[in-house]
Amino acid sequence: MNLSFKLTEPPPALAVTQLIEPLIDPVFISDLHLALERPATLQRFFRFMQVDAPRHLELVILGDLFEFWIGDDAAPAAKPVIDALAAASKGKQRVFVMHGNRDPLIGHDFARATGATLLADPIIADVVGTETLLSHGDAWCTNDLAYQQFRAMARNPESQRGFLGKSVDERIAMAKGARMLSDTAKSNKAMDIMDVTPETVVAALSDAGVRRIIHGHTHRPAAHVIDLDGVTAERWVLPDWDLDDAEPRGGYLDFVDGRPRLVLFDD
Ligand code: LP5
Ligand code: MN
Repeated sequence: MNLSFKLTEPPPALAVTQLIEPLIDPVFISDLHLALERPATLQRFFRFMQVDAPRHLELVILGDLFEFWIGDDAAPAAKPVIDALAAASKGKQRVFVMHGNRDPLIGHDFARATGATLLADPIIADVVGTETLLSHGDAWCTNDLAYQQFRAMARNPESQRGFLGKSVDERIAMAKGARMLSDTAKSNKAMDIMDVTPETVVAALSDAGVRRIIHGHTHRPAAHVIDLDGVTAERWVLPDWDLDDAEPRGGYLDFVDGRPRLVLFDD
């Protein structure tokens, strides 16, 4: 199965769903950065899809599923991942995928092949009975001006159309170049610049009229309590996965007795 990208279809930035049915018993993951070069992480994903995910009615992937994604037509190596998600959606699960900064080009063909629903970022959803704001989280790193400039380009439908019109080889070369630029840029950035800014999170909660946020991107898994003028809100940050690292890490967020629970694993 070779996925393709038809320039006649709306680019990935416009292929997203703004409204979804309530999530009854979801499991959330993000920032797996799946790649052939990370075999232990890939294997843990397949084990997660066989053991952990099937315990839930919905699988919600909040961005950066892949190390990078340069178009649905450039994904032959991703077939086992696509097949695992397709098996989940063919079963009783609903599968949702949100774009991350590494995979803003996940598009229609990926959604068709996996049976996944592409989510807008951010999106408000009823999560186990509580209205919740879901996001990859990168848009809230507003002190990182260089990144926000990159993000505006990478999420722009016309830029996406132009990029997807290039050859696969050219796109791979550009993505690898961007990865190197990014790693270099990050090495010169203060850590706090690469985190969400509190005032942006408060504004997002207030604008959405909700008291819970779930996001990824920052690789700083935690549960934060936020005081919204006397009203308590929660910000849950999902763990990134790297089981190929010297300090293996990964995990997910699910719900026990209606309350969010962060599950971290190291194997
Ligand atoms: O990604 P990560 O975790 O290392 O750091 C991110 C921010 N960097 C990025 C850049 C990506 O890593 C680039 C690779 C993905 C390419 C996918 C295809 C894109 C298609 C575009 C279609 C139009 O996201 C980093 C943040 C960090 O998170 C923490 O929040 O700081 O941001 C930067 O480092 C910004 C840099 O200054 C800009 C680096 C990229 C410049 C690329 C220009 C050429 C564009 C070519 C398009 C591939
Ligand atoms: Mn990210």
